[in-house]
Amino acid sequence: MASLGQELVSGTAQKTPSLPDLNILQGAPVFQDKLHVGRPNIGNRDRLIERINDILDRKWLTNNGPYVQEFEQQIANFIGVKHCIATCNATIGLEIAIRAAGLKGEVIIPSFTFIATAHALQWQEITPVFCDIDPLTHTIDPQKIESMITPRTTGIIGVHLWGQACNIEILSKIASKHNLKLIFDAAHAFGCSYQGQMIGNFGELEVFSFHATKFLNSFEGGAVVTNNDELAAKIRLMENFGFAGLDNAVYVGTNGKMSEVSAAMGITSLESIHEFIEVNYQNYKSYEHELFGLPGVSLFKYNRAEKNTYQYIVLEVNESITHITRDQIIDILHTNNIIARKYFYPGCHRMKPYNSYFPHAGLLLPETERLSDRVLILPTGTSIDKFQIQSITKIIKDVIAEAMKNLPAGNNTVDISLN
Ligand code: T4K
Repeated sequence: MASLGQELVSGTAQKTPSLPDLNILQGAPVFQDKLHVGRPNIGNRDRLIERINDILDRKWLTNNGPYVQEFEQQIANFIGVKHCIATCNATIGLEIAIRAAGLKGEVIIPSFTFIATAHALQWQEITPVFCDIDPLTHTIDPQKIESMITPRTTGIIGVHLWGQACNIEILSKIASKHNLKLIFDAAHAFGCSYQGQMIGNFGELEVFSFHATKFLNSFEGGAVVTNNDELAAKIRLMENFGFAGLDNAVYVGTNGKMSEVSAAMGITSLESIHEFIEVNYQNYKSYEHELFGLPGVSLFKYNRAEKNTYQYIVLEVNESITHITRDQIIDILHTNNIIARKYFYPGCHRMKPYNSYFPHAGLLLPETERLSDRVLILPTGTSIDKFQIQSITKIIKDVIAEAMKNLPAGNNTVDISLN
C-alpha cells in the first residue's frame, strides 16, 4: 500500500483535506497489537486437540477419512441438503463444480467479488463476463444479466456476498428461460438463508468456503453441496483424481480432498456456531449503535427476516459528505493498528488479468466501481469486543468530524497536495 504521503501527492481526489492537518494523526497508535479483519473464530481447543490425537492414533490423515465423512454429514444435516462433498478449499471446489456442471464458453458473474470466483473460470479457459451489482444488496443485478447473454453463454454464477443471498428467484427464472446453468459461490454464506431455506439448496449446486477468515473455518477448506445425485457422484470422482476404486480412474479428476485435520477443525467449529453468531450479532449491533447518524457513512444492512451470521462489517464511505476519502480513513485506521480492508476493491474487472482482456468493462459496471471505491470492512468476530469497537468507531467519527471542521467556510474544495 502507498504511504500516506505518496497517496496524497499522486491522489486525484479533489474534496479531501490535507491529512497532516488532522489532529487525529498525532500520538501513539490507539491499539498496540494489530486488529485484523478475518481473525479466525476458534472453537473448543481441548476438543480439537482430542480429535487431532485421534487422527494421529488412527494414522489416517486424509483421503475420505472418518472425520471428513462426519463433517460432510453434519454440514448436509445442518442445511438440509442431500449431498456435501468437502474440499481442500472453495477455489478448488468452484473449479470442480464449474467443470461438473458443464460450464464452458462464457459465464456471467459479478465483478464485485473475491478474485477466486473469476479465476475458477479463467483457470479452465472459460471467460468470466462481468455483470454489475445491485447497490443495496451488493449481489449480481438480475436486471443487467439478460443483455450480457451471448450464444457462448452457458451459465451464471451468483455470489452471496457478505452472506446476503442473491435474488435467487429471478436468477432461476432467467437461467431456465435461456437454458443456462445456475450455480452459486456461497463462500460467505454458510449458516445464512434465503426465503427461510438454508443457502446450499439452490441452483445446480453451491460452494462454501471454510477458510480461516470465514465464519466457520476448517483452517483451509470448502464444500460443494447439491441435491442432484448425478452431479454429486461426478464431483466426488473429480475431487479424487477420478478414482472409482483402487487403481481405477474412470474420470479426469484433480486433488480437491479435505484433510482429516481440517475436518476435525470444521467439526469443532460447528459445535460453536451459535456462540459465533451471537458474538457477531452483538458486534454488529455495537457498530450500528456507535455509527448511528454519522454523516456520509452507512453500515451494510442485513435482511433481518433471514438467518445471518453477521460475519462482515461493511461500511460505505461517501466522500462528498465526509470530505475525507475511504482510502484516507483506512490509512488512519492502519496507523492505529486497525487493519481495515477494502474488499473487493477494485473489482475483478480492474485487476490485471481481466483488465487486459476487457479494458472497457467498467463502462457497464458503474455500481461495482462506485461501491468498490467506497467500501471499508472492519474487524469483528470472537477476537473483538464492544470496547474495541467503541475505540475503532471513535477514530472514524473523530476523523470525519476533523475533516469536516477543517473545510474552509463555504468551500468544499481543498488542495490535497503536500507542497
Ligand atoms: N469466493 C469468495 C466470494 C471468497 O470471498 C473467497 C475467499 C473464495 C471464493 C475462495 O475461498 P477459499 O479458496 O479461500 O476457500 C482472504 C481469504 O484468503 C479468502 O479465503 C477470502 N475469500 C478473502 C475474502 O479473504 P486475503 O488475500 O484478503 O487474505 P489475507 O491473508 O490478507 O487475510 C485476511 C485477513 O485475515 C488478514 O487481515 C489477517 C487475517 N487472518 C488471516 C489468516 C489466514 C488471520 O488473522 N489469521 C489467519 O490465519 O484473502
